[in-house]
Amino acid sequence: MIKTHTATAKWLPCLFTRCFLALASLFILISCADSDPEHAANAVSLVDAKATPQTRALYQNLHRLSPEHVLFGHQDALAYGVLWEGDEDRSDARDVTGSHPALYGWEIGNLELGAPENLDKVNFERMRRWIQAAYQRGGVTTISWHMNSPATGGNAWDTRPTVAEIIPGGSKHEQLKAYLDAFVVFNEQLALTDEQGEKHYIPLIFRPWHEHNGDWFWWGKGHASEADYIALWRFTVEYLRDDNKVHNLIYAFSPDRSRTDINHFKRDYLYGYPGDDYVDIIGLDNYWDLGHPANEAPAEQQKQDFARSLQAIVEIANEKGKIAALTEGGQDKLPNPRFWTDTVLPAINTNATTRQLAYMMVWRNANREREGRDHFYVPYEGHEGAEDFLHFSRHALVLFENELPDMYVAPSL
Ligand code: BMA
Repeated sequence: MIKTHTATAKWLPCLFTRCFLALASLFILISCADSDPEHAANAVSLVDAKATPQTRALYQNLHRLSPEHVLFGHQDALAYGVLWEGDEDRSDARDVTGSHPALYGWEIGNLELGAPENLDKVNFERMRRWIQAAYQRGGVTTISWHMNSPATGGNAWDTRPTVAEIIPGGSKHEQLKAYLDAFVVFNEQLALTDEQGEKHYIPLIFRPWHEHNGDWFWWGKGHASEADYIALWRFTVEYLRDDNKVHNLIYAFSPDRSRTDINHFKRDYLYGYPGDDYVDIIGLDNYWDLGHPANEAPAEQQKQDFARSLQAIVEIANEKGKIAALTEGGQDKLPNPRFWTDTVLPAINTNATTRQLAYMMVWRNANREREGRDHFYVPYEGHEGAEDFLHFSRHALVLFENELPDMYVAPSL
């Protein structure tokens, strides 16, 4: 290419031609940059144009890493495991693999009531320290919120209609604001102050109003109109970002797979979608294709559907210039000891599109003694699936915390 340009230039040495060639080269350079994910990463933009540099860097890095890697995440990872509770710097994932997960999920339900602990008895003060420590180690945090109803006072699963009353114009709107204020305060308390006295807000992937296409939460389908749900989402973003100047959030949308038809996935997925200006992460909660007890499809079919669901969210994310994530999922109690290398990995690794999943997070490992039951998603030490999970963690595609690059520094061009 360069040789041809030089040869041609010899025959056409006028200024006009040189200008034309320079512009043409620039054009080629720009088009190359666009198709190169390393460069495109810098082009992705957030819902919040005033997002902090660390928040932007996190999003760019998730995007940049996504063609080659998927970050592994676990809900409540540091708070307790199946056989332990409250130990310092421990996770079931690390017991088995040698590293904490790359991403930590925390739940803030009951924060809005002023309670000292969340609905699963995780103390908020300890949660704050775990989030700060994870950030300092380079890990990523995502927040979910099973909010109590600001209108009825019932919990997230109390499906008496609430949404119309709490959106702008509703009689209980002020109560919604008061509940959101609790998060604004918590977010302030999470911020770290450096030696110069400057405050650093910890970037958070914020995932409110999840699984809204299901009918199990008061914000879910059947208990709120689609328009009211969208109004709730948009108000939440505007209230935090514009009224309260919260600029460290990456907003994740996360419908549930069980209420989508895999053959019309995009149509069903976009139910309640608040718009590209209000969503950063095209997420999906998928327990359904991973052996959910109510799913009667044969195991092979479920595997295929799982891969198709991942492919679909990546395609939607790509169309929108966003990133895709499995925001929640997993197999409760892991009856399949080869779940990770037999089901999860092959699906993510299906093709170049599915591989673009940015992160996956599985749900919590309830403490057996305290909760008096088994409810876990990551193998613990001694579990028959532990070795398989270790293999999974060592796969080049999968990143745990000890393999992360600096997620909070913008990738260079
Ligand atoms: C559910 C279960 C419950 C828990 C809730 C909120 O999926 O794990 O035990 O209370 O999430 O974290």
